[in-house]
Amino acid sequence: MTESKGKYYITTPIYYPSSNLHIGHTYCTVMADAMARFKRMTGYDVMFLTGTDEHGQKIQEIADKAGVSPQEYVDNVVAGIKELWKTMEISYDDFIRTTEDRHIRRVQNLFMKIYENGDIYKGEYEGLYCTPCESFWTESQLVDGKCPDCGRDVKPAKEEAYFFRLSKYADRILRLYDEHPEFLEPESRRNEMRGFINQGLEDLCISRSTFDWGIPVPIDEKHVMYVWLDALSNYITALGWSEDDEKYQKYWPADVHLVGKEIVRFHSIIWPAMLMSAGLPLPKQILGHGWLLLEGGKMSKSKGNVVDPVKLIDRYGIDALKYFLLREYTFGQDGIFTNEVMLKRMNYDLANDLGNLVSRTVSMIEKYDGGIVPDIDKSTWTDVDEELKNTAVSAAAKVEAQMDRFAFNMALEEIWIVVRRANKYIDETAPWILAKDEEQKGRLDTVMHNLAEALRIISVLIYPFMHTTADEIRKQIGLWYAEPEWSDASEFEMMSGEQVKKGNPIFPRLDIEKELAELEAMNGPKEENIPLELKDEIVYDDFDKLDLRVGTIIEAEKHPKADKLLVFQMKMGTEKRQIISGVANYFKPEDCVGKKVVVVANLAPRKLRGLESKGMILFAEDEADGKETLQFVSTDAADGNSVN
Ligand code: ME8
Repeated sequence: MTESKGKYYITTPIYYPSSNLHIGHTYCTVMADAMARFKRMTGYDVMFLTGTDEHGQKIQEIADKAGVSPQEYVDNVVAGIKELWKTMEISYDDFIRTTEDRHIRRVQNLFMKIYENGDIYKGEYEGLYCTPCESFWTESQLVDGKCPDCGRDVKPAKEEAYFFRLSKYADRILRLYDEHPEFLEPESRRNEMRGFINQGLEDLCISRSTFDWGIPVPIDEKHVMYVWLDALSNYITALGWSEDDEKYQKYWPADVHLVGKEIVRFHSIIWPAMLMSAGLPLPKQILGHGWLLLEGGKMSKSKGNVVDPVKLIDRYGIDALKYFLLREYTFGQDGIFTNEVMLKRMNYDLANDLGNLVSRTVSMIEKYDGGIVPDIDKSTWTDVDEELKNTAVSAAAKVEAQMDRFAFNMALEEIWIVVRRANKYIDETAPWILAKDEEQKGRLDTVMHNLAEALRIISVLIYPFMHTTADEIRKQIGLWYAEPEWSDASEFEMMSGEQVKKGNPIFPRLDIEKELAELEAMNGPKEENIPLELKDEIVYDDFDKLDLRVGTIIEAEKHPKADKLLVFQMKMGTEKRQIISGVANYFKPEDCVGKKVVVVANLAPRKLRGLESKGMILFAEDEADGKETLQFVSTDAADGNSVN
């Protein structure tokens, strides 16, 4: 039996149920699930929490557009999310929805606690607001004038709001990073956060009065809570904090909050500050993982370029997908998702390495030993046996060491060292030759026994990562009756007398070319019709105010006083004029001359670093080699003509 090692509390972010989840979200949950399963197997009392973050302006807007109430909207999406986790056999212990009464009451208690400690006050918020991210930004935080998180436009906004005295906690949080560097990993994220705090922490706006899809502020019915206070507190409200706190007492503080890199800031600055204010213990660790990117950039529902985990699971099964996600990517770094890399992993590691080992071993034991695993004949023991045994029994400790670092890919690599060693052992011992010689029966028995042992150990080691495959292997090697125990992975010689039985191949070989073509066809744009996320609708009169004209760029040069600007001399029919655009990072002046473009011709003139610009040239955003670029919106029509 594995000894009890105490409690382990792990969380995923609570996902926005704005639409179905994609493979990026799945990645985070698969990691948390593997860790939870691993910790359970190695003797911890695990609490694994996930859930959904259901309030906020964005959800309200999406529901409005869909013509349903926000509650109806989220109920529907959350049902799909739960279905996905069920299909993937995600072993969460609780699923918290921020619209549940238990959450609402407890968040209000947290608000009151912070308020009573003097850390909440009423003020007026003025800033630059990004609607999709529901974040206010200061001018200095913007990147190229756009939201630093999502790159979209921001607009000035002002409202009466409640504030949390975040600024008061800057020093304590910096000290926390110094005294407990393990609080926030990887180190690069810690340095990023230090830099962020050193720029000066502003108090945090924690309420809104411009929409009502949120938890009411207990002291002011005109306000609802701003999402981050609502969202972050899920980690304690799910445990019953402030009401029925048996689980809270048992599991808090969390051992790890697993989060994507763009929400590390909320978890490692705002969340500890709120807990400090409320006098509650801090989570032990925030781990920031990287993003799965597509070759063209980040997956985004609004771009419509998401990879749907359901389609991949339908085709390849949950374990193949989980294995790929955990094996391919390095924790903390971004990784590129491609179908080809995924299919190769499935074929080489799963169908070839593991699948072949299982089918060859089971077939040989059936053929040479009537399906019963023979005893080892000690007199035939050699160095290769010793090496296989040592590789196999020492793997569990290595896997544990890698899992302590959240290095899922390396943990799996340690297991595959055993898989590959066992395959090589078959080639080295050549049982089909031993079987031809009666005198070698003892040696053949040893070889068969050792292979069965290797498979048994592998079935234990892979259990946290691919439990259905582990169960299938255990069925084939006759261990269907026994729960895998982690400590068994360090034992040898347990297989004598077990009855093996060949089953279906655990991972069929894939025809990569054919699969690629079919996946491509499945994701083809023809089949998809995902509405774009657009700005507020306008009426025809709004559009009619624009005077769009064709113009020819006749001269182009860099602005003498601003690196990012190009100064264009335009010919627009009878008129010549100067237009300045912020595109110097994208075009060389000489490449612009002669281009015919579309111009917003009646835009009020303005001065840019001393030079007048009259009108605006339209460009289309594009991407090349994963970088944002621009394209001319060109036309062959004669300059001066209207565009409408
Ligand atoms: O941020 N690759 O919710 P969310 C890897 N509700 N991870 C990705 C990803 C990708 N391509 N796309 C998204 C929220 N994620 C808040 C959290 S927690 C108190 C509140 C990850 O649904 C992302 O990094 O937008 C984040 O950690 C998680 O999915 C949830 O994103």
